[in-house]
Amino acid sequence: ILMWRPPLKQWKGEGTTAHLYEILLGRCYTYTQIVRPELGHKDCQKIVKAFTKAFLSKDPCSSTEQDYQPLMELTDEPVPCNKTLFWSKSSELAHDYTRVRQDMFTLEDTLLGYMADGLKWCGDPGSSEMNYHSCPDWREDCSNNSFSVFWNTVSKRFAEDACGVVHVVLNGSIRNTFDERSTFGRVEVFNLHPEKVNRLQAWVMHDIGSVHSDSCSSSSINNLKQILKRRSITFSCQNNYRPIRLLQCV
Ligand code: 2NF
Repeated sequence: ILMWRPPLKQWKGEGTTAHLYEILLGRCYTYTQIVRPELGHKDCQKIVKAFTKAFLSKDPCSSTEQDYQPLMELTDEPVPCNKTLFWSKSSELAHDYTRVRQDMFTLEDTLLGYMADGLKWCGDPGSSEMNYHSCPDWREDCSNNSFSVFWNTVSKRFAEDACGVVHVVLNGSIRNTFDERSTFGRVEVFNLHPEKVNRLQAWVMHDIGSVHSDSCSSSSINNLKQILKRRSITFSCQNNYRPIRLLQCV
């Protein structure tokens, strides 16, 4: 009897970044040896093995925080109080700012964020290889995919570790300046610890020449303010914070 076989699983998202393993390893050495040598020794071979072990040979749609726990334990790197910078829909500007303000840290200025930024990855339950052809798209295939779960997990820890005055760069040139479905709105805001976070300082930035769409007085920012109030965290907001504004001109 001829049996029908389902075709190989084809996801809607792009596949694993070519040479992922080597890129992760290279970035780990670059970060620990050149970017922040003061952190001391980190075993990059072990870190990258733990990274790939978290998702290889597994269903890329049933990834869990636990899968990434061994990796998290190898890469503990708390940021000093008052130096955490979150961002949402403002990746470039936030990173331009921490390039100038070397004492401030976005997630991508810490080891794991630095290693993974801009890359894609997933495995397959029937193989020990990475899937270079396609990976689940978080909107169209599944939200618990290995890639999204990684970012949720590291973003959660980044927020849990934050203390003092914490900062966020928000994009005032879009309608949902504060987006409750973003990682910042879903994960980071809810994992700040009120007993050690004194205040969240938001900087709402407008693209030069754009029609202002949202500012500190908009309803989406007010929503953020209310959420923080319920969590007993003080909120302050400033439109077009000057030091960041100047970076938009270069
Ligand atoms: O790629 C990163 N470096 C990254 C990804 C996700 C989250 C960084 N983060 C951390 C950073 F530390 C920021 O503080 O969360 C904050 C930014 O995330 P956001 O979701 O608030 O900001 P967006 O500009 O909306 O998204 C950033 C990138 O992540 C993707 C999105 O398409 C964009 O490329 N993204 C957002 N949510 C998901 C998700 N659930 C997602 N990709 C997959 N699954």
